[in-house]
Amino acid sequence: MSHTIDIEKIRADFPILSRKVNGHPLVYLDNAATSQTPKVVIDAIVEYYESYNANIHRGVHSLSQEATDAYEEARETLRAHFNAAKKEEIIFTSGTTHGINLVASGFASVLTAKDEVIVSALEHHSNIVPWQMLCEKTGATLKVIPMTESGELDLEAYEELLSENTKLVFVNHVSNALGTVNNIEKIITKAHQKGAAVLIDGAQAAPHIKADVQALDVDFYVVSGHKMCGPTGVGVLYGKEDWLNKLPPYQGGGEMIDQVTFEKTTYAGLPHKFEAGTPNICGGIAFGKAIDYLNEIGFDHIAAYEHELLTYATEQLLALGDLKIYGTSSEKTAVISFNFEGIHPYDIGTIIDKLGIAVRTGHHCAQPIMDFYKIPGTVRASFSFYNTKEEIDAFVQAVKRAKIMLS
Ligand code: C6P
Repeated sequence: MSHTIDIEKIRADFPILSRKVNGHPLVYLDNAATSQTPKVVIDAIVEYYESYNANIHRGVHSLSQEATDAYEEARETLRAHFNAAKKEEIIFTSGTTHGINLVASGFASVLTAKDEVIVSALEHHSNIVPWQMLCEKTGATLKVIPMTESGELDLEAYEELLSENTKLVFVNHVSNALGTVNNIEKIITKAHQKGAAVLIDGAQAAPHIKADVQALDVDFYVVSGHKMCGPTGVGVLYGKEDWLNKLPPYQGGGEMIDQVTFEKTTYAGLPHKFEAGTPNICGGIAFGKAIDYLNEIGFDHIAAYEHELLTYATEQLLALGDLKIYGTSSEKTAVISFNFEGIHPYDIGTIIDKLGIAVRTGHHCAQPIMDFYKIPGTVRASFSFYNTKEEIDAFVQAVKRAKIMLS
């Protein structure tokens, strides 16, 4: 295997990887749902609660200052990671879903009934439902970029959907159900040529691909911390300063105001305008540590190693025969969605769990993709840089056993 990753050293960073499940060593292949947490991130969480737990931006006391400094340092880490021009463009959220809803809610004051917005057939429900709600509210029309049999977007059809009325395009960078890496550079360029803004759902890309928001010239980019070795309940919305200034606040409350009287309230500047209430302080700090951890390994190394895992696992699974893989784009992250003819994915998932192997089964919150393939769901194995070839062997053997039992 690749020499770009010191796998033994990396695995030692993740305490959970040495546990057993149902009497077998854990083989965790559900990384697209949530990633595991390295010790440095766990330590940062413990340190926060043991030594400087306090509310931020509010107290003159030392603990509050320390917590505020650490939280703002994490914001700077995220700014640098995504190469945002300004720290003010980094809004802490509770995750991708929150980030998308924040933008969708803001666009209610931008769109009118004659406007059009464009989504893709490859989206997670989080990048569909908030926009449907927005369209119901504003009367705007939702158009859908179709997908192809290989699980890629039909970008010629996309160009035909774009019009002078298109105000916003929202597409994922990577499909959670299939692993397809979308050509977001082209999607963004074509949208901008029509004067439309673009939101990219980076939830599944960010753990594998380092996005440069300025190079992409993207208007909004959203991610979740828990898919990037950080804790749950924290994420980031990057937004171009002009757009964030233009959109109204998402929620009202403490921390997002400038002055409050019963006659009128004025709002704080960025990023606080979008951060009402006490945030997930510890989560934000730990997310920053997770980003540092990933960068220390290096995204080039992560991508190269995960690609080797993907190639190996694909070959081994296909060798079992009678198996269909959904999502066969040449540009894929390390995700394999598959089914055996006549066997329900849930049954495979349940049996291999008894052997210590964690995968996700079902529609993966992407029902339109399942409808396209006319299936109820798939078995989805999603790999990370801390997985090994030996784990893939155990997984393939377990799948083989399950298939024999269920045939
Ligand atoms: N996908 C999966 O197993 P949250 O829950 O807000 O952190 O992320 C939502 C989300 C949005 N977009 C994409 C592309 C996603 O993959 C997800 C989360 C997980 O595929 C859990 S459903």
